[in-house]
Amino acid sequence: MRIALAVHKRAAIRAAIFSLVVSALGATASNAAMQMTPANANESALAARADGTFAAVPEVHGRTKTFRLVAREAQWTLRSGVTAAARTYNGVVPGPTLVVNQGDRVVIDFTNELDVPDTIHLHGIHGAPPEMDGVAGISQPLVAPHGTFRYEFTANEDGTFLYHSHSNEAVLDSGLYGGIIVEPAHPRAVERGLSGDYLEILSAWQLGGGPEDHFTINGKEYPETRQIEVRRGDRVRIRWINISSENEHTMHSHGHDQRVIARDARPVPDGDVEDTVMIGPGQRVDVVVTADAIPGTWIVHCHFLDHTQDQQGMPSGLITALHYRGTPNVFAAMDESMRIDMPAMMQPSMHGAPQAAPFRPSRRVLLALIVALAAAICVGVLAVRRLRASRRRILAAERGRRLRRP
Ligand SMILES: [Cu+2]
Repeated sequence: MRIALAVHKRAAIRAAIFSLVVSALGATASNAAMQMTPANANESALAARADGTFAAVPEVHGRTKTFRLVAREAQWTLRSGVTAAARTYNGVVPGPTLVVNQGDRVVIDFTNELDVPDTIHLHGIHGAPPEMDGVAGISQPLVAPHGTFRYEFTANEDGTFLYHSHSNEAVLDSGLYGGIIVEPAHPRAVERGLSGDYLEILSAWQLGGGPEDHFTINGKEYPETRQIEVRRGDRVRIRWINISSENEHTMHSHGHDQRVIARDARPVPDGDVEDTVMIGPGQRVDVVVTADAIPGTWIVHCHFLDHTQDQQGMPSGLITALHYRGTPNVFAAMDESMRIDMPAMMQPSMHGAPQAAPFRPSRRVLLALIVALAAAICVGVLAVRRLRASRRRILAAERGRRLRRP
């Protein structure tokens, strides 16, 4: 028993160190596919992707790719100073990205190391039997702590999908989701010749214990979100996924259009060009962006502005950027700049709702008001005089009639 405890302790320490390393790498990893040894034998190794997520390295046997996911608790840093007790797959948020080819057989060996039972739902995957749908009580029993379950499906359809806990909102909003990318067997013309493929998972947290109060792109809040690196003329694919439980997001790209090529993995005909793409909870939207602007840093952010600022009104949350290589890296400068300048700008909103300005007439208006007032007084005086004169005439006539009476 003592040995078992010691082994368990060592594994926990290894897992904690691993989590710290990947959390730090989440903000700093380069485009190079850096591979990390898994924390334990039940987890796939991870490889850093340019978008800031980590790809799970599968075991490959012919057309079958096997991934090993372990649901476990880990500390996850959203941004410097904001660390959550997250529930994760393999210690990372989002969970490892599963990349397969259309037609592959996909196997996910799931181990639940959480202290609560759970299941995994394969979101958007069609053609698998209901036993693979991951809905506790409906399609399978809950997977108890330390329990395992094997999910399997054939990736018949290409596009952007996700897997996530099918538990309640608080569990989902603590980090249990990840992307599935199915590369097409026959890419459309618009999918060819791309210089980058960025999975961008928009998610939310309930760190205050109430409604969603922190928002992350690939597990990170601005300024620690990862920029999309381009050169002028590049075409990059962005795979937006919204896995927030409560909030829609409208991702607005400054200076650039987003050509929507798929919604929920279904092709969208050419012509749907937007610069603000609406993504509801559970939806996926694939877009292609052409880097055709004047080179520099062009912000891309959610237009629900409380998703892009912290409690003090400082920039945070769902902000990333298209950064043209070779131009100054000023991504974090907005944060620094606004931390100096914003307190004064924030004053009106700290005093509550805007109020009507006090009435201060100009001199011309004031003169007109005086003239109007004088005219009204004159008209009033004349009216009173006429009334009195008329009354006097009536009284005089009355007196004359009385004198003439016999
Ligand atoms: Cu939003």
